[in-house]
Amino acid sequence: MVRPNDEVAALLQEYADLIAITGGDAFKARAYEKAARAIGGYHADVSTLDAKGLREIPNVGKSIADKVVEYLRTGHVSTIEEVRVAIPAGVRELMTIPMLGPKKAMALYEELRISSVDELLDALHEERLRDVKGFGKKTEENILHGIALMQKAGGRILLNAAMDVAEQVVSELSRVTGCEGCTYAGSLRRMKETIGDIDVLVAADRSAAFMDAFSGLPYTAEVIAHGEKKTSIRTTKGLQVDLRVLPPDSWGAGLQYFTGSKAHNIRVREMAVRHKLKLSEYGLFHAKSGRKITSQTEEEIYDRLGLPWIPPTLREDRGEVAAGLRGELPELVTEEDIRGDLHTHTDLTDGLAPLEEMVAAAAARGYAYYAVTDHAPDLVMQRMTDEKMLAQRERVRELDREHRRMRVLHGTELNIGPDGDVDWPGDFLEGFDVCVASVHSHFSQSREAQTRRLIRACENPYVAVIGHPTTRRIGKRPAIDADFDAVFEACARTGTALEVNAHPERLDLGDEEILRAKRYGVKFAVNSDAHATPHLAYMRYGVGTAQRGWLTPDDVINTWPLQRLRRFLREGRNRSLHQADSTRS
Ligand code: DGT
Ligand code: CA
Ligand code: CA
Ligand code: ZN
Repeated sequence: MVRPNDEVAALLQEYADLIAITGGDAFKARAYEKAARAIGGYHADVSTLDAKGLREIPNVGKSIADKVVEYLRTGHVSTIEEVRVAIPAGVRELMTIPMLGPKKAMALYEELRISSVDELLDALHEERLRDVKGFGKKTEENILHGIALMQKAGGRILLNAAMDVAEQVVSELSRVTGCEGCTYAGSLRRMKETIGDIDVLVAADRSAAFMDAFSGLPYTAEVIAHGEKKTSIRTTKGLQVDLRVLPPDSWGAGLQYFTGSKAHNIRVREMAVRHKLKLSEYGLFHAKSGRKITSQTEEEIYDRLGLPWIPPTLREDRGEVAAGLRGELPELVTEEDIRGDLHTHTDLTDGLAPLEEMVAAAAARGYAYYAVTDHAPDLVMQRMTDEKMLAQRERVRELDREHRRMRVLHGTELNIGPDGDVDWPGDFLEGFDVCVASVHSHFSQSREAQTRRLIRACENPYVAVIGHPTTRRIGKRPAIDADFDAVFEACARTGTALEVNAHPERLDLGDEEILRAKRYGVKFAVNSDAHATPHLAYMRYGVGTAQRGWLTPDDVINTWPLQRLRRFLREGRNRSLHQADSTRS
């Protein structure tokens, strides 16, 4: 299920938005926003805390703690309900359009009585928005783009939200008597970046008890279809979950079929036809006699078709069947291969947890090394200074001595400016163990300018990793427009790694770009970009995405032993310094 912390955080954020759009106290709105972030990133489950425990969370005072208690006890907060009803549901939908936001949504309602996305589209086409103060041609373009993004997401949800629900369902159904197997399949098992619906499979002789337990789950809001083989529900969050109960004997065939993708299945069925066989969700059969050959495990099915077992993250019809036939499937990177995280934050900038807590949480994950990479001074709102950075370095060195099994590295996340410059000159950057550099602004520069900017960052000798390279936010902000092939080429030439940012809203680079970049011989770093201790666990989504990009441990620098990683960082520096010299002479 969705973590109670995330649920409470979303509620408080909504309240902050509601205060803002109804012209309430800006200070109060900000207080709720801060509390929302603090609760979202808090290590302990808020539903286990009382008012006193809640007030120990940073930025949570009495009145916020009381509201959280009320919510956890009753499922709603009366003050928030009151504000909610004052705003039409359609306007709240408008608020969620990326690049429109609460204030502008409210202005549209007050000035033009627009209270739905359709009405907004009409008004845009009739150019009526231009008469409203604060709306120009550029705003119109942004809004159109925002609506397109929202519609493209088409009700699909982020990987982590789907995973939380699926794991909860699987654990509940596994406890039902007669359960011989239970797992999730579909796009979630393939770790696709967004999920349309969740597909859960159970192996059991009788299905009724599972269908009943499923329909009766506390977060089931609606039973869409209740049958003997399949039941579909909608959760309180509007997410559809399909449950299928399979006879234990056909578990492997069912799992293979419902894992998909459809395109992969078509490819595999072609293989079956070539062997004069027929493959269905019930098993692999002789085409002529209809006699069953095998159905119990995926391995047996693939094997009988002359294929090795194909990892679900590869099942997208991107050449995996042909590679399997040639015996050339990649040995994919796994979460166990990850030895460290090279992009993380603390409360020195916009993180939520102090350095000590982040480092302790990293050590608890069994990492061999861990880099702290707080934001640098060019992101002005983070108020970083040289002094603060150097003081943090002292503390990092101390922690490094205290942690026997884990090396603590001092890094930074630099800001790639509009021209590709970064925050500090070389002599200051030299003092860091590792520098990540990322784009955080100027998203709409021309393609040429974006490309030049990223390449310049790669050419900086001290930049070891380009963070979240496309800067997309899934369902919210598109990728910047750049010639990424040229950027990948520059990364390979300068020994700069590309990040696979594991935050479920980013997953950046995504699978397709990873596949493209890999052809240039680029190395990758799979990083959590954690801003709080629970975010360290996002690593699994980064690894899933890396697998979808066919990456092996050799491709991923943070699976390497520290010595090899250090050599990579050193060589990257020397190579860029050398290339800079040769272009100058
Ligand atoms: P989603 O839910 O849009 O994120 O994507 P999937 O891949 O989970 O798709 P879904 O839920 O419609 O179906 C789950 C799997 O079941 C799908 O990946 C492959 C299999 N499947 C469903 N319908 C068909 C079909 O008509 N033909 C074939 N070959 N496979 C199907
Ligand atoms: Ca699905
Ligand atoms: Ca489905
Ligand atoms: Zn970051």
